[in-house]
Amino acid sequence: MNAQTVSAPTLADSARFASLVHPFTPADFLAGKWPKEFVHITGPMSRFAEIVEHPDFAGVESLLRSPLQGSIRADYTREDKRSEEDITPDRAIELYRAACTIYMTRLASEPILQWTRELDGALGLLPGTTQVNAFASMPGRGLSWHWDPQELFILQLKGRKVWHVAPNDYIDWPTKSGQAGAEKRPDIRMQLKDPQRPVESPKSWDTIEMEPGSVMFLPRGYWHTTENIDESLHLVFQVKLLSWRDVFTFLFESVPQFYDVPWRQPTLALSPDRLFEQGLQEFQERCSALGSLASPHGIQSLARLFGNSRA
Ligand SMILES: O=C(O)CCC(=O)C(=O)O
Ligand SMILES: [Fe+2]
Repeated sequence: MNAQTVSAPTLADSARFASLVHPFTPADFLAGKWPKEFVHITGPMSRFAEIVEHPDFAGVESLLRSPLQGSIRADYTREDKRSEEDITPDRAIELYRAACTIYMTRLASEPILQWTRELDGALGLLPGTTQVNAFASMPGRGLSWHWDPQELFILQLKGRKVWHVAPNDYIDWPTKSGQAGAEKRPDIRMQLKDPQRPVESPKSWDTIEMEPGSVMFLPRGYWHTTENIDESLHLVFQVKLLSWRDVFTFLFESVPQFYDVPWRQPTLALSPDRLFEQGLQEFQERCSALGSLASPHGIQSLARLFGNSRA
């Protein structure tokens, strides 16, 4: 395996990405906006003909029955009820008609697979990084104010939808979604610029009307809430730029060697009287096992494992 295997395609390969960010050129978008600046773009739906003309995208029902690598969730937006996770297409259709917002993750229709491959290439990401999700809802309220922990390109496919958006001055690069009151969650509190300051929904915002063909780039952490003017369907090209925290989480969760016996077996060295001798020595051994991955071969095999885990 040589270090060239995971190289990114060049911008010349990225006609789809170019249509997503048009009238910016990919180079201008990447240099001037990505990944921190909010962007709203309008343009003809014909840029996305290969998606909209595909039978899977004829309507919510066909999309719910199309190939999906992720799952389906329904969020109640009219009543204070818990979301229903991992539901079947039939249940989703029923809840859609009852005005729930339906969220589908990791669409796997043929044109979508092309798009994810191309976005990974155009953005210089490891293959498998981009995933495409969809939100469908009846006219009326959408999800309330929240932020998401990924970079999101939103493409409106059907109907008109109003978004209120605002930058987030509570947190930079959140690892979790959040909303008002998020300071109560320990995993978010550790990330807040001021952990003493209660998180409240924005008091001022920009309002964007999306219509079929409109695109919006929502940077990670950007606040948003929506109102569906018509029956609405939008796609989310979700990019999660990797942080070192993600890499180490991936290592411990998904890399087989971290399930070897030396990592799994209980240690008797973590007792007060052994801590500074046997404890420290074992800890140093584990740290050097980790350090041995920091080589061209190690990082290459990690990248490959990451790609396979997302295939
Ligand atoms: O459709 C909605 O109401 C919310 C959509 C959303 O939060 C998103 O696309 O990230
Ligand atoms: Fe969101």
